[in-house]
Amino acid sequence: MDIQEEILKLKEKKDAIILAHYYQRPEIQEIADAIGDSYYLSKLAKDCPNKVIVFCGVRFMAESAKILSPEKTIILPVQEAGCPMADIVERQQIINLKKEHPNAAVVCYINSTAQVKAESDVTVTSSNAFKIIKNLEQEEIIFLPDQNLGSYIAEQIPEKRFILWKGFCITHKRIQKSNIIFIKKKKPRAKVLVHPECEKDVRNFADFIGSTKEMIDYATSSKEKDFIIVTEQGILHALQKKNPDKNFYIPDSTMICTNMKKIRLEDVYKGLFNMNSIIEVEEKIRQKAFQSLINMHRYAK
Ligand code: CIZ
Ligand code: SF4
Repeated sequence: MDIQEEILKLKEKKDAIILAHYYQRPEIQEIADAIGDSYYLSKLAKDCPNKVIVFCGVRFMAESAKILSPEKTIILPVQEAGCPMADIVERQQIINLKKEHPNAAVVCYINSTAQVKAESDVTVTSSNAFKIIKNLEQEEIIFLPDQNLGSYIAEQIPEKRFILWKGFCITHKRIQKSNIIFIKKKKPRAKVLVHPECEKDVRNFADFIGSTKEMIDYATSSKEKDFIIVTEQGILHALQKKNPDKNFYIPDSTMICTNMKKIRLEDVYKGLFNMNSIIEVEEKIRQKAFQSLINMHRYAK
């Protein structure tokens, strides 16, 4: 039996579901029951009936699943798969900011730790941040940790005042305006699809800005044939599978998140076989973070 079959057998036996983010290795996406952006995966993690979730992504995603479904066993097959942007904010720093801006709503991007979610009023992802923040009653918004997503949303909601944390994604920051100009010269008719974690001078080239899932939906429903894809390369697997007759170009070969590539099939197998590499969240923190995440699911509807 090959490793894929072994995993499928174990999955049945343990009543597990495998969820994978679009940035995961192709072989992981192939074995997954569902692939998605962080909002979609978080919804599935909350609603699925399975006892066990194997989360192939990074820690904040698996942690969010645990926060929403404490009764489920959540396996993150490689414990070191983290998100440097999520780890940048410390709880005490938010407490200080809240003191400085007592009337502000604290909005955190889902790419954040459980402790940060616990100090936030609502969590958002790139696919629902605009809708949720637009409808908040507070005029002042503390947004963290991603200043690029924050400034992108702030541009669209000029009536609110944003206090932006200065975090960023190291993978999306690598992409420069010059890379886009270069590839645009080679493919002048291609549509440019950009993730909002990119910097403003890169976003300025976009025909469409959205989360990984939104980019895939856009390309799939478009009549165009050529697309420049400005996000982590792992997304190409799903894009090409869904659109075998279309062409996708990544502007720079360094658009790889090393953390998203840490999980391999062997790790999924070992995690399920040994039922280890389990994610736990301290109950006091979990309850507070739950409110922030459940608010996202409520407000995003
Ligand atoms: O970690 C990222 O960069 C995420 C969550 C991307 C996405 O759009 O799902
Ligand atoms: Fe974090 Fe960026 Fe990797 Fe997403 S792509 S997990 S934001 S480092």
